[in-house]
Amino acid sequence: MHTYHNPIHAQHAGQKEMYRGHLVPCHEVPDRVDHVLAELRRRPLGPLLTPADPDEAQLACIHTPRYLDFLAHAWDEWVALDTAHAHQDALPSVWPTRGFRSDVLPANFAARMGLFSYDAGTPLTAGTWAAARAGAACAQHAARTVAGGERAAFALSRPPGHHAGPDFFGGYCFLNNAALAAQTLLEQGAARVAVLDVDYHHGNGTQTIFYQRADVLTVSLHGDPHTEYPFFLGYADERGEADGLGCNLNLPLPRGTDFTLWSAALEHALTAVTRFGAQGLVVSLGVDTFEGDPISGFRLQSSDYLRLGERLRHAGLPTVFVFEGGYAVAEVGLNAVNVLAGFES
Ligand code: 6XA
Ligand code: ZN
Repeated sequence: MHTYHNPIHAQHAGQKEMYRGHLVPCHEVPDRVDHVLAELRRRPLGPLLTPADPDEAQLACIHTPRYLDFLAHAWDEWVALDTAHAHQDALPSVWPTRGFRSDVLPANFAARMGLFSYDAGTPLTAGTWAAARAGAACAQHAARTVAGGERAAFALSRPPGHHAGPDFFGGYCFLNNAALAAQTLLEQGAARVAVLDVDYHHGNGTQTIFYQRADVLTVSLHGDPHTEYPFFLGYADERGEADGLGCNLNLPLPRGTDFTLWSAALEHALTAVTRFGAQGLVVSLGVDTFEGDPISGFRLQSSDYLRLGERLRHAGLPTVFVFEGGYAVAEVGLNAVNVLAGFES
């Protein structure tokens, strides 16, 4: 399996995130990807490659031009407000809610931070834009490799992507790598593609991007949003709308879910993927379903990830794995590579 990894991911290194009302050290740290890469060097599954530049036209197909323009210039604007900002990440603190305008682009930087985000847990740093773009390129290249005939490929990058929507960041995500991979498979000839999100958290960004489209099935297994982030999306009655009606499936599960219950939901998800007639599969591969994850509530064990990989292989589709969450840093390499190794076995 080819892996495209992001050589500049560590340029995105947030200091603090707002968590339960306090600024705490970021959970989403550069070490996460370094551990996965180290595990892939210990248990090689194929070539480790770095991508060229992202396909800009496709970025602008998944995200809005004004959002991309904001991200491209946000850091410079932040530092221009106060030179002390050069050593301090930018976090939003004001948001438009129901009844507010979102068509107007405020001149005020804090207002635009809020317009283009939905939480205060996602610091924007000096290297965020560069790292996110290189990650997008990883996803696009991995998908092209699969479209070119490889059975599977892995996009290993951070910041993650599945919470990023057409015009918003949040949940540690800025550009939606899984959506870019799905779009690439379509552009390279697949008529229908499925995105299967196995991260602990609902992939609200991916759902929103494809919600009205009939060519992409989005399926997510996740902690029940009644109690789990992102709270405001991810319920079972969200089925898609307009042309996309019936093309979204949410399988929320309670805290404490173990692999027995989780894998029953996976069967349900894969049945939907088969019925949809997907010609390619993108897996949003978060391993924050692990029992030891510090911010999540499922109870998967390291060996369960091997079974997950085997099951995904059995689905029989060209598959692009895209790295998402997983914060038990010492085990994140083992768990993520177990999925890939199970797939290859
Ligand atoms: C709230 C938790 C963000 C979850 C990020 C994640 N700050 N998403 O792992 O998959
Ligand atoms: Zn997650």
